[in-house]
Amino acid sequence: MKNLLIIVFSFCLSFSGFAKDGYELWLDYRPIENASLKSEADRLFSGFYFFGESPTYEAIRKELEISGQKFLGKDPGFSSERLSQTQVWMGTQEELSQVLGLDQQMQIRALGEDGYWRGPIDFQGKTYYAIIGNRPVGVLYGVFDWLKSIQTETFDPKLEKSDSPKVKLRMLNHWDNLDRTVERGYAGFSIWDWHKLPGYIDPRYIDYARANASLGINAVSLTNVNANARILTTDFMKKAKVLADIFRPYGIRVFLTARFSAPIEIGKLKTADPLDPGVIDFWKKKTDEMYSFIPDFGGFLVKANSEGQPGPHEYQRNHAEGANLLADALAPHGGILIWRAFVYSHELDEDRHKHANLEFEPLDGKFRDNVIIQVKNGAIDFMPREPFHPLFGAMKNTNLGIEFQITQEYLGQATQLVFLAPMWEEVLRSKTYRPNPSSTVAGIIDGSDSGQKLTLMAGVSNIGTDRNWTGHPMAQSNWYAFGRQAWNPDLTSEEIAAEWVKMTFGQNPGVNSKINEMLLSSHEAAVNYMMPLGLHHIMGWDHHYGPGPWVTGGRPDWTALYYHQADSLGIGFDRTASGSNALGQYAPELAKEWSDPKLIPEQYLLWFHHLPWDFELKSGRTLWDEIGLHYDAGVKSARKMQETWSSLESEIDPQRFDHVRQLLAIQVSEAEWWRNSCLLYFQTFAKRPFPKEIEKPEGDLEYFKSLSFPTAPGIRPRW
Ligand code: BDP
Repeated sequence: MKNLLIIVFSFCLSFSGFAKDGYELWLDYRPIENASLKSEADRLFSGFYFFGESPTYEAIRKELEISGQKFLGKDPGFSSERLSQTQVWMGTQEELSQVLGLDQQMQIRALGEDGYWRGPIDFQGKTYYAIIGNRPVGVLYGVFDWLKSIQTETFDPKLEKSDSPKVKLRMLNHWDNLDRTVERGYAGFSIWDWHKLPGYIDPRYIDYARANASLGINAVSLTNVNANARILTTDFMKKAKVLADIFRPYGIRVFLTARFSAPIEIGKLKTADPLDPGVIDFWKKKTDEMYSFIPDFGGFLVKANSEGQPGPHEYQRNHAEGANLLADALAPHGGILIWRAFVYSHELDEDRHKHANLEFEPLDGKFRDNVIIQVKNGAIDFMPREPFHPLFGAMKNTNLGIEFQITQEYLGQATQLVFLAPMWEEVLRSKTYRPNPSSTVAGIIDGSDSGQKLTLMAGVSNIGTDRNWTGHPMAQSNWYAFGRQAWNPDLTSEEIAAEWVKMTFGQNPGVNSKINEMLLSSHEAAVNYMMPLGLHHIMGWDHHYGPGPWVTGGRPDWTALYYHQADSLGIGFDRTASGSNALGQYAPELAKEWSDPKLIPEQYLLWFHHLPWDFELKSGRTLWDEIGLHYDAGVKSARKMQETWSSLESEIDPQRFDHVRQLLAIQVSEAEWWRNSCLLYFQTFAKRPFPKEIEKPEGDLEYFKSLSFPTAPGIRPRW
């Protein structure tokens, strides 16, 4: 018995440094095992020195206390007097030059507001390690990067490193409602406890800020784009102020969503017409009041004239007139107005794909300088795979930001492991051919091709009250990947996966290569078993959970039939010149190539073409056979992920192992459900046998159609 207890105890201990429930995210700072790194860290952690004072330095101090305890089991040493006895110096370039006259040694001014330099500095015969920024927040980013290098065992005290973000606003968009429900949220409720604010500060707010700062995320919009005007009342401003105060030392600015009809709802006006003097005055006063509570308030994010949300069109005004109204109210305070391009109106009888370009292109150059148009990565709606949005490259005199969806509304929600970095990377690398022949989406949104100064990458948050923050433990990787890609859109998915896995699961290369492989194959797997070869929008009605290629009724562009257009002759949406000609909205080079079903990358084939079931693909097989093979390959990849994970049982802490194991079993059954129901459904049109190589889809189509999910999470509230 005694022996057994010892075994159990040492088993627990061996995992004790692991984040068993995932709360610590990638910041769990496991005890350092490598002996030489440990002694080096031990030395450095004994003497930290700040060259100045700032609330951000207090945040750094706190992070060093947390990490010191976890890495080394002891409190770090801080010195404020005897410089010669210190080891690690932290401060801004300016502070350092004031104290030491070290100006010429640092070349960091070029690194901008948020950049940092870290490395050894020789001073009066001794070598110190220094982490320096142009502002305290740069130091914070440098410290997080340094801690990461210790965590991933890549720290070399002799090496210099400098880095700075390529995108100015790296932003999370929460779709959180004031009653704490989260639209398209799959990780519990909203972490913003509006009811208890401003009195009660949930410690989570600080851990949330730490996690974001560790990635360089510097802006958050707290509320749903389907906005509630109440957030702009004085009571709620006081609540938002508390969050802004908590986030400020971590370099994070708060934004709020503004409901366009707020002048009517909370301002007692009869109109929200953007040219009405009373309305102009309302927004000016509201904005001034906001800045009286939050002096560094980021600005407003607006969804207008989209999916029933109010907007300027009610008053025969256009998006520029609407956006400029709020931009003018924000401008004196240095605020930014983010206006979404996700619009499709009831009145316009056009392919939904074309709406944003039709509405926004004519307004190019008409938006104020402090406006950013936030464009979803694709023209339909966060589908498992979308060609890039044709607005990128089409507006040369307007600031364009990109919006990705981190929450997995259309990618398996909370039950599926789908690592999204490869999908975002694919979009960012896409060639737009405009404004220059070599332009890419990344080059447009980071300003290198577009020349815009105000740059933005936004991600719809996947965070909620679940203990592990993101519902699926592996979905933390998507929060992480978003932050890293927003910092540097040129990073590869492989680099990001490798970092996250090391920080989350430790340093065992055998284990890590398997988890990396799971992550990196997961997006293609999901595309295959959900919507391969350019199929899109064939998920379940409203909750968007599971397959629904049969969904019909109501607004046509909310149905699946509108998008797949399957009939006895073939399948796919003709968006070439013979169809809706959405392709005409892309650069001519691209439109030409993609208009040819033999030249377009097959992953977008049915997005742009309606083709006969017997159309021959590059493999020499028919379209019908390839559809079947893709669905089947998706299921097989999901099973492979499950097997890979099972093989790691002895290597991963039991709690996380079991959590992921159970979810992978659900994922496999959901993949089979997608494949079986979609193939059985499409077969009713194709009337052809399934290819021999695939597992024959099982089940009863009528049964699949009858499934309903009244408690599916994340549905849009109906008040
Ligand atoms: C759709 C979501 C809906 C959002 C909308 C948006 O289903 O809940 O309100 O996007 O981005 O994909 O505004």
